[in-house]
Amino acid sequence: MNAVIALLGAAAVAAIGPQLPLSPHTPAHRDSIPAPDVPSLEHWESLAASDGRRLCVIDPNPQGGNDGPAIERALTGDCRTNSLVVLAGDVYHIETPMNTTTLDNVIIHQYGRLLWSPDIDYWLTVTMPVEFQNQSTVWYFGGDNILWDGHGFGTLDGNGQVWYDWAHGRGNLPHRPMNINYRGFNNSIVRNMRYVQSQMWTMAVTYSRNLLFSDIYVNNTSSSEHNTLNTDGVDTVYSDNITFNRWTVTNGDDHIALKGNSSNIFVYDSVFYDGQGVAIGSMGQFDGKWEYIENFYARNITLYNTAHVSYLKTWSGDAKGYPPNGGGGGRGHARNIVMEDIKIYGSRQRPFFSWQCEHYEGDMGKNCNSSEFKMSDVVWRNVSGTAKLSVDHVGHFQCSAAAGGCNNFTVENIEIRREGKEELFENWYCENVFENNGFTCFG
Ligand SMILES: *[C@@H]1O[C@H](CO)[C@@H](O)[C@H](O)[C@H]1NC(C)=O
Ligand SMILES: *[C@@H]1O[C@H](CO)[C@@H](O)[C@H](O)[C@H]1NC(C)=O
Ligand SMILES: *[C@@H]1O[C@H](CO)[C@@H](O)[C@H](O)[C@H]1NC(C)=O
Ligand SMILES: *[C@@H]1O[C@H](CO)[C@@H](O)[C@H](O)[C@H]1NC(C)=O
Ligand SMILES: *[C@@H]1O[C@H](CO)[C@@H](O)[C@H](O)[C@H]1NC(C)=O
Ligand SMILES: *[C@@H]1O[C@H](CO)[C@@H](O)[C@H](O)[C@H]1NC(C)=O
Ligand SMILES: *[C@@H]1O[C@H](CO)[C@@H](O)[C@H](O)[C@H]1NC(C)=O
Ligand SMILES: *[C@@H]1O[C@H](CO)[C@@H](O)[C@H](O)[C@H]1NC(C)=O
Ligand SMILES: *[C@@H]1O[C@H](CO)[C@@H](O)[C@H](O)[C@H]1NC(C)=O
Ligand SMILES: *[C@@H]1O[C@H](CO)[C@@H](O)[C@H](O)[C@H]1NC(C)=O
Ligand SMILES: CC(=O)N[C@H]1CO[C@H](CO)[C@@H](O)[C@@H]1O
Repeated sequence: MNAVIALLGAAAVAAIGPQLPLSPHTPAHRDSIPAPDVPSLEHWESLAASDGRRLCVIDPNPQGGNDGPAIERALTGDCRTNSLVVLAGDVYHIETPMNTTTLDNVIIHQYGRLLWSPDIDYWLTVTMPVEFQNQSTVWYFGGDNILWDGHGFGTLDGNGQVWYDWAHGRGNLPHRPMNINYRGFNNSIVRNMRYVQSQMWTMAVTYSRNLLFSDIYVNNTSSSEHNTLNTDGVDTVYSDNITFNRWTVTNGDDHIALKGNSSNIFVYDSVFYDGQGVAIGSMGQFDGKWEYIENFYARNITLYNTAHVSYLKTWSGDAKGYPPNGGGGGRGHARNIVMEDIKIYGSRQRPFFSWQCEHYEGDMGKNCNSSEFKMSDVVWRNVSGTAKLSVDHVGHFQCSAAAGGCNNFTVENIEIRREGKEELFENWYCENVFENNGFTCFG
C-alpha cells in the first residue's frame, strides 16, 4: 500500500535532528526538560509507508494564527483512519473547539504544546456538552485503536490562569470547559503527555473502555490568590477498564475521580500533590437514577499535602436543585474499592473519609442518613505517613441509615501519625458502619 502524504498547515515540517528513539519519556516540569529532538520528515515518511498509513504532518500556522481547524481537519478527514499524525511544532494556538471522535487506527506523535486562547467570553458561547452533570468541554476526542504519544513533551495547555481568576473560587460555573473529553474512546493508549493549566477539569473519560494512560503529567497551579477548584486530573464516567499508570498530578481538586458507572479502574505508581486525593464519587446526584462504581484498584501512590488518601462521597436521598451544584436522590452501589501501598505526607483533612451528604448549594452535610446509595467492600492496606496536627480523625465514615449503612470496610497495616507526634493516629469515627475490620470505631 502506498502512503498518501498530506501536508497541512505550513508547507513542510522542518526536517531536523537525529531520529528520536520511540521509547517512553517521563513527562516533567517543562523548565526541567530539554527541547525535543524531533525525527526528520524522511523518518515519518518511511514509517508511514512501511506501516501502510497515511501521513499528516501538521505544522503551526507561521503567522501564529488558529491551528484548531487544521488539527480538526486532519483528524476527521485526511488522517481519520489508518494514519500517522505528527505534531512536531513548538506551539499550536487553539482558538476554536475541536470535535474529533471517529478516529480509527491512528498513531499521533506530539512534540509541542497546544495552547488554548484566553478569550473566556468566546469560549463560554461555544463549549460542547459532556452529557454529564451539565459539564462542558472544548475538545471531543474519541475512536478506536489510537496511540497518542507525547514523548514527554506533547502538552495540552488550557491557559487556565484566566479561568481561575474569573471563577473567583466559585465551583462548576456554567459552560466553563474541561480541556478534553475522551468519549467513545476504546482500545487505545495515551502516553508521555503533559496537561497543564486546564480551564476546569483536565479531562473526562466517558463512554470509553480498554484504555491505558501512562506517564502523564498534570499541573494546574494558580499564580494568583484565586484557587484551582474544579481542576480535577481526570474523571471517569460510564467507562470500563481504564488504567492510569505513573501519573504526577498537581491541582486544587480531585486527582482522579470515579463517577457513575465506572468499573475496573486501575491506578499504579503515581504521585499526587495539593488536591483532594482519590475520589470515589460523587455519586447519587441524579434523582431517581441508579449508578454504580465497581472494582477500583490503586497501588503504590504517594500523596503530598492532599486532603485525603481517598474519599467516598454521595449526595443525600433528598433531591434539592439540579446538577452540577445541586441534586441528590440517586441510588446505586460502590463496591470493591481497594487501595494499597500508599504514602501520604501532611494530609490536610481526614486521610480516610466517606459521607453521604454532598451538596454545593447550601445543603452540604444535611440529611446524611437519607441516601439509598450503598457503599461496601472497601480496603485501605499498607498506608503510612502523616496528617496535620489539626486533623481530628484518621478515618471518618458517615454512612447513610437509609442505605443500610456501609459494610465491610477494612483497614490493614495503617501507620499514620500526626505531624510532630510519636503515637499512631488511631481515632476512627463511624456512623452506620457494619463489618468493619482492622479498626475500632468510637462514634
Ligand atoms: C507545578 O507547577 C508549579 C508552577 O509552575 C511549580 O511550582 C510546581 O513545581 C509544579 N509541580 C510539579 C510536581 O512539577
Ligand atoms: C461532533 O462530531 C460528531 C461526529 O462527526 C457529530 O455527530 C456531532 O454532532 C458533533 N458534535 C458537535 C457538538 O459538533
Ligand atoms: C442541568 O441540566 C438539566 C437538564 O439537562 C437542567 O434541568 C438543569 O437546569 C441544568 N442545571 C444548570 C445549573 O444549568
Ligand atoms: C467505544 O465503546 C463504547 C462503550 O462500549 C461505545 O458506546 C462506543 O460506540 C465505542 N466507540 C467506538 C469508536 O468504537
Ligand atoms: C483492559 O484494557 C487493557 C488496556 O489498558 C487491555 O490490554 C485489556 O485487554 C483490557 N481487558 C479486557 C478484559 O478487555
Ligand atoms: C512506585 O511509584 C513510584 C512513582 O512512580 C516509582 O518511582 C516506583 O518505582 C514505584 N515502586 C514500585 C515498587 O513499583
Ligand atoms: C448506569 O448503569 C445502570 C445499570 O446498568 C443503567 O441503568 C444506567 O442507565 C447507566 N447509566 C448510564 C448513563 O449509562
Ligand atoms: C503490605 O505489607 C505487608 C506486611 O508488611 C507486606 O507483606 C505486603 O507485601 C505489603 N503489600 C503491598 C501491596 O505493599
Ligand atoms: C445518622 O443516623 C445515626 C443513627 O442511625 C445517627 O447516630 C447519626 O447521628 C445520624 N447522622 C446524621 C449526620 O444525622
Ligand atoms: C470485603 O471487601 C473486600 C474488597 O472488595 C473483598 O475482597 C472481600 O471478599 C469482602 N469480604 C466480604 C466478607 O464480603
Ligand atoms: C509545570 C508547568 O508547566 N507550569 C506552568 C504553569 O503555568 C504557568 C503559566 O502559564 C507557566 O509559567 C508554568 O511553567
